[in-house]
Amino acid sequence: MFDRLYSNLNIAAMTTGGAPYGAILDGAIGVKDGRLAFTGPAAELPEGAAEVAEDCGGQWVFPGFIDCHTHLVFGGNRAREFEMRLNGKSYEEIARAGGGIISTVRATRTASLEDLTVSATKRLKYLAAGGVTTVEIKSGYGLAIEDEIKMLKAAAHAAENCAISVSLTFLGAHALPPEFAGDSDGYIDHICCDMIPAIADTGLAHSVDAFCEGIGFSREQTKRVFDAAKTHGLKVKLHAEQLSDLSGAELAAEYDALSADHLEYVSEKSIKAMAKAGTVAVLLPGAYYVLNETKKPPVELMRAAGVDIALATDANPGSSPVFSLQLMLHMGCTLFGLTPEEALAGITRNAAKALGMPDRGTLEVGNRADMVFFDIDEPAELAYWVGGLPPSKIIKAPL
Ligand code: DI6
Ligand code: FE
Repeated sequence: MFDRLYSNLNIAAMTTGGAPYGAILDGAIGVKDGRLAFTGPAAELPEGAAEVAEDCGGQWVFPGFIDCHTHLVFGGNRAREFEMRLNGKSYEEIARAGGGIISTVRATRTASLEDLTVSATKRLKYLAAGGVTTVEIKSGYGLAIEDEIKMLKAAAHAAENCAISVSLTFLGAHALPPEFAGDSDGYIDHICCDMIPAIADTGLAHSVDAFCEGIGFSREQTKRVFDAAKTHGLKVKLHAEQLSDLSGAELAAEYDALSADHLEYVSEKSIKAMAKAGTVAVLLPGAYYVLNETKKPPVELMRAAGVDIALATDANPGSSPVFSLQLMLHMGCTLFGLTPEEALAGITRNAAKALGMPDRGTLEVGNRADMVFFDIDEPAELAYWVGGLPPSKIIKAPL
């Protein structure tokens, strides 16, 4: 009847409407063909099933964690800029002086597909060890067609190496490449007319993202990128309101974006537009923390508007050198004021929504059997222990 059956489990199903965390105490989970075929109280198992179940000793099980915003593929690292910031330079000053994202672009262009695959695989293993079973990975350090495709291929290979599900995002509009210095509109033309069609042809990317910011691209330019993405059948999402308010999140909502991410400076008007469109707010406490930001995303307003909130690592060599999604649970709570339950929904149910992947993120019958087990007494412990805990078991349904 089941391929695998687990009992003596406490299930944090992360469904809504029932107990906190969608909790089912003394539960059982049955798996058939990589999908959940039973989740509920062990007492409701079909006759005779319980005898063959694997006894999990009262552990807690969660949906496999989903990191819905990363830049895991890159060449080099930026430890030196970390030192510069500690010596008083700001992230924006470093970026304007040719460091920042552009320095990673240089290192990424020099790296081979093989180099990028090896280093991304290593980073992905760190994330996976913490219970991540699905990850989003962006391009955006190539900024030329071949280099962007090289990044997306490296991401796909790394995910395959780690048996992790991946959602790939084209982030050509991340920074202005040196060849287009002084001509950001020209680069946007190139993105819309050449890069997006070429990327769409590869079938690698699911979505298109942009960095809508003073040191990135304007609202108008973002709009053009979104139009081109839509024309090619790609979903959109946006880095919005990280360092200032350009109403990027409102624009994202107008385009039915899956998510708007960062949002420290987002306005109430944009939040309302996001709620209406069902655009997920992806909060990135790693970048806030590393850049020593003081302006917090307005979580109260998001709650009041009913916007779904997700949490992600933003793993990247500049603003968020972070490979622990569980650490983001803790930071989401201590820095942004989320409850542990909201934080956990942010790396499960709401992260799945932010990626447009309705077959995961909750432990419900029919969903993928991606699960992570912990030897803990209560779910809030995952946000409470700083830096997270090692899972006792991770189950990943076949890709
Ligand atoms: N915002 C971020 O936090 C990352 N990209 C972006 O648009 C930073 C990327 C980097 O500094 O390399
Ligand atoms: Fe980012």
